[in-house]
Amino acid sequence: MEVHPKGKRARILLASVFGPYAQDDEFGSRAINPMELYHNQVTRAQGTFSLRMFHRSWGIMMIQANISAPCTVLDFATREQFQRELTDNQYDVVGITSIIVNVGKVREMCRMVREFSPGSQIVVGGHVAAIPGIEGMIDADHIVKGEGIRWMRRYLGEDESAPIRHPEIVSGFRTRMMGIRTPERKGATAATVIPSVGCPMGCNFCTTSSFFGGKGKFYNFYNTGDELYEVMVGLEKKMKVSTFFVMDENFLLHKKRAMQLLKRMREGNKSWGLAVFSSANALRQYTMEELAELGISWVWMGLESPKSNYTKLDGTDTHQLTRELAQHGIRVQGSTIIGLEHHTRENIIGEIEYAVEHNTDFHQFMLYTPVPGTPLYKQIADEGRLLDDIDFADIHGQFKFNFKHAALSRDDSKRFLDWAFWRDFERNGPSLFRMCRTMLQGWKRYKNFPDARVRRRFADEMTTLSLGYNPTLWAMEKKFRSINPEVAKQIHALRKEIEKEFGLKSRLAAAIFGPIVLWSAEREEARLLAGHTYEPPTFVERTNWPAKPEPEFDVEPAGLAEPATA
Ligand code: B12
Ligand code: SF4
Repeated sequence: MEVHPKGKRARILLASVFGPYAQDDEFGSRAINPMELYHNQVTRAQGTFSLRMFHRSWGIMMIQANISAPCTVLDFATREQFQRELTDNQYDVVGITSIIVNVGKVREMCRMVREFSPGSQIVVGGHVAAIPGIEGMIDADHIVKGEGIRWMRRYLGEDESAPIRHPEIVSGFRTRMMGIRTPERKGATAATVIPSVGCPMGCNFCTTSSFFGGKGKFYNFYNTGDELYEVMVGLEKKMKVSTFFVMDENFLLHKKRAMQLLKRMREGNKSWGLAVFSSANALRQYTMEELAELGISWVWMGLESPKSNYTKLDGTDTHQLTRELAQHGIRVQGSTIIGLEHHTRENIIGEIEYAVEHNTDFHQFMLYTPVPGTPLYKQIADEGRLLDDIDFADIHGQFKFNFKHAALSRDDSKRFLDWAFWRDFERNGPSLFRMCRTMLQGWKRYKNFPDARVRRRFADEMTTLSLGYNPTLWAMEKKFRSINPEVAKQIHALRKEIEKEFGLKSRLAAAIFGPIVLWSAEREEARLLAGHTYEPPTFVERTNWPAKPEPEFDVEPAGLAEPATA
């Protein structure tokens, strides 16, 4: 591969695709596809109780932290801000990160670079690179498939095998629920840590697995538990955190690394909490106590139908497993696919009910979707079942099928998907309530556990539960009395249990702050009904930047101003 003539002196811009996102537009933004994890695909039917939160573009943050060239990360800009950044600076290289749905924005951004910064080389990376024939759709000089840090280091003539430096990443920001913004003081939100990319399980529909090599392949940034421990200690110190969002598609699968991390956590007396992604078969390699000692507090797990035959489930009774995890205080975010090949109009309601019965804390539903680059895409294309008139902007699993299903129509797919979200909410209530229930179960089981590290973690969670969440439970209960008395009864019972366990303080917190939360929830409800949406703020971050000092944030620091709305 050619090295850029300026090598590590080249000035680099790394940008995510432009916003606004939560509205329909000609470049591929869709109201149904906001830049929010939970509200996009998990709690979207939960109205004012939906968890609202944004996440930065971690791929380009990782690249920036690992090159020594002067570099700007421009995250969540508008088109105008992107244009201004191009004209105000002379960039030698403009890197654009994107996923497939946003290919229309990448096309426009490449066009803009040619117009406003004609001397720049354009490098496009991220999942968008998996589209077959992408070279003909956008005007870029390099299209990078797979891991990007090594690629960028090589391109700039840097040492590509140098150790990976981990940037400080606050996992989420502008968190909001029932109309209340959570405070954003240092250390209050988990740090994201990224040990690997890819997953060796190679499920046929999985884009992250196929993008980094597919079955049997993955790419480790940190091979050992020791390395990972050192990274986490560094983040703990700099960011004042004790909780981590571990961004690794199947963290627990790498047992040797996880157990080595546990050993170091014990030696270092660390009471860390870890939110992880894991397949059911990977989870089953550990005892529940090992998971608790490792600080696993939240697991994102696939709960595909038992008839789907995915190896990752491997005969696991997922109902039993999720119940057991809850008893150990581990919140589960289930993920279920709607529209699998065996689904029909006759059996799909039963399959959704089966998923909903897991009563997980959070539940994502996603359409079975052949995404370019995956084995499933190739198979469906070979069978002539791909619908070729679907805009890439609509292939995100939250709208309608992009292929011909044997038994379900495109409209069916949307109807059943929407019903699944609705049914989960109707039957199990707001996710925040379910999460509180699991936290309390964990506390009850572990409050007298021999390992003080583990006790400490649960005790910390209880401060949030008894003083922070109890008022929200009070407000929820009031709201649900008229909407769904059965769920209101369950919330009431949980609140009484919390108040029995934590006494006067938690009762007072509910009595004083509950009515304020209720008022806020109702105000938020009215806002949402009026069509209010949320957008992330813009970030501009410069490293190795020679010239005058620049402000960290171009628009406004996260947490200081009211959210931008559309
Ligand atoms: C965080 C996240 C988000 C955040 C967005 C963050 C953001 N600022 O864009 C939120 C929660 C908002 C989100 C939303 C959505 N997401 Co999302 N998301 C993720 C997640 C969980 C982590 C991404 C990440 O940081 N990974 C770790 C980093 C290190 O890896 P990376 O981003 O791939 O970057 C590496 C390489 O790709 C490459 N690279 C990346 N960019 C660049 C740029 C250059 C110049 C170069 C050289 C290289 C390069 O180098 C990096 C280091 O190796 C991934 C799953 C995953 N495990 O990756 C899904 C994922 C990216 N999301 C996906 C999807 C589909 C969506 C949604 C459509 C929701 C949905 N229905 O599923 C929406 C779209 C919202 C929108 N309007 O754009 C898919 C993408 C599929 C595809 N093939 O395009 C993924 C892969 C999940 C999945 N398995 O389906 N998402
Ligand atoms: S186990 Fe999960 S992350 Fe791994 S390939 Fe299957 S779906 Fe993807």
